[in-house]
Amino acid sequence: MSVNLEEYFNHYKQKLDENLIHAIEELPAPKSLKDAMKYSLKAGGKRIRPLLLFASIHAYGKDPEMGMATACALEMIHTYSLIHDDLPSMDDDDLRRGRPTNHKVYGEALAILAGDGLLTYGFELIANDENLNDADKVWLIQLLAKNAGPVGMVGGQVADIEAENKELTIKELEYIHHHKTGKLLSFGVLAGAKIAGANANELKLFEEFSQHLGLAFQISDDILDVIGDEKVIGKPVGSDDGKAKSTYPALLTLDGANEQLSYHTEQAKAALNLTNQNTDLLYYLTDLIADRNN
Ligand code: GRG
Repeated sequence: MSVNLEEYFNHYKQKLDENLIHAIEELPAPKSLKDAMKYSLKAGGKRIRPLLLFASIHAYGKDPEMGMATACALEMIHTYSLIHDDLPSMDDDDLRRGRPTNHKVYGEALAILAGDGLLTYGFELIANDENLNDADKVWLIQLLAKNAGPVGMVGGQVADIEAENKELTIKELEYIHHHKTGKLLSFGVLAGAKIAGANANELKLFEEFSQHLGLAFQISDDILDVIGDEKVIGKPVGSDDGKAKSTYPALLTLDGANEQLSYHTEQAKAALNLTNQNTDLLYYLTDLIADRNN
């Protein structure tokens, strides 16, 4: 491909950022709430979920901007999950992406409400998108609700909380990651394909791709944690703030986790190859996810 991929993604990242902030600023809502919502949206996330969505549209030779509203909705819902995950009643984190967490700056009540606002507003953005037909809107809203809700990310988060201080099997660990992390990534891939006009068979292949990608994402996150933790004397492997958590390196050793990472990366690419679409951008993102350093 002749375009510089990094520049290409930076271009869409910037457009996404502009759209996200504009969408909040135009709301006739309390300034404090909008400030809290914008604070976490502007906190320097990698935007991997929207980029997957844009890359899937690109695979069909269509304009990625067709998916802008849905991409904003997805990033808003991801951001809500991070705000709530950091709360004292959940992970009780003071820092996220190197900056004070939302509740540290705005207080717990506003942080909860900023998360609620991002979650609900995301769905409104899709419903109001004039570029989409009604059938696609219902399809997207239904899948996003499912993947973010009790049989998706929320269910995965509950399973993760209940797994604390327990030794899990690989199957149990996969359930958590498949739901807590994988379902929103998967929505990005499938939403882009659907918006671009993918048929049912292609959607199945993109789903298979995204499932392996989700696990690869999480395994590489776990590996990064270990590599970082080795520098922190006295911090047990697979633990965050003293809570014992099962991770791939803890269950499989670092070598075993790296093997699993290669396996899921290869399987993800194999599913992509079967789609017969121009999946070079999705390939690139898969490699970025497998080799990421943050
Ligand atoms: C509160 C319902 C609810 C769910 C929270 C996503 C999540 C579920 C918790 C975050 C904690 C965590 C470390 C999850 C593993 C998945 C993960 C690495 C999420 C962070 O996603 P990135 O790396 O974040 O895409 P950025 O900062 O780049 O946006």
